[in-house]
Amino acid sequence: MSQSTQLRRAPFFRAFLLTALTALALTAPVAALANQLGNPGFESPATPAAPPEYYGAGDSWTSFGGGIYTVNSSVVAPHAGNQSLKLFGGCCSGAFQQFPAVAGQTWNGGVWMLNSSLDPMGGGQVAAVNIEWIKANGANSDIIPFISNGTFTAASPRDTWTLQTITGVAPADAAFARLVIITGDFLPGGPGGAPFYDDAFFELVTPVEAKRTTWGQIKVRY
Ligand SMILES: [Ca+2]
Repeated sequence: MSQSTQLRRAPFFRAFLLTALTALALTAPVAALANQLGNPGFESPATPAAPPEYYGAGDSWTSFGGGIYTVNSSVVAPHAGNQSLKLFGGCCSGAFQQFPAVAGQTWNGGVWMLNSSLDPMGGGQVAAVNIEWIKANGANSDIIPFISNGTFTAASPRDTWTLQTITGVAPADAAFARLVIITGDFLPGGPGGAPFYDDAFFELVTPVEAKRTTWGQIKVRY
């Protein structure tokens, strides 16, 4: 490339850098995002002494399917607190919470998962965390019904609490964002074992405007 070509290209390149860096600054999340979930650690209500479990995910959650029990630390050591959520069986069992959303918003969620050697996952059992985009009429979005992180399987390491996350942008027809924690035999091989879940979170990632000082720093650099 000749020197004259480089000189002609330089303004375009600088503009590209400015645009890219500004985009990064504009989409940077605020320092502390608020967890929207109630009862994120499955601590409420407390389990009875015996049996040390009850059906469902407890307060704030809408539970579905037959294989969903809140259990206490006498069953399995939770990620935190004294209780966690046990899911099992073929498609599907799980729980969800949902919140008003606006098209274009970025939502970030996740939950800690455990493949316990007490009841190890087998066959095609998958533990997933999903975001469902819900329309104003309660039906799933026609554009993006849901997104899923279903990478926690029978092959996942045992006895290690692992954080699984999911992030997405609300489509044009979304009125609600719904965080779903779920299990089922989503892979070939049938159901087997029971994944455990604890300390879920779901947060609205709010874009923040670039500060004037950021522009100053960019100008100094380029
Ligand atoms: Ca807990």
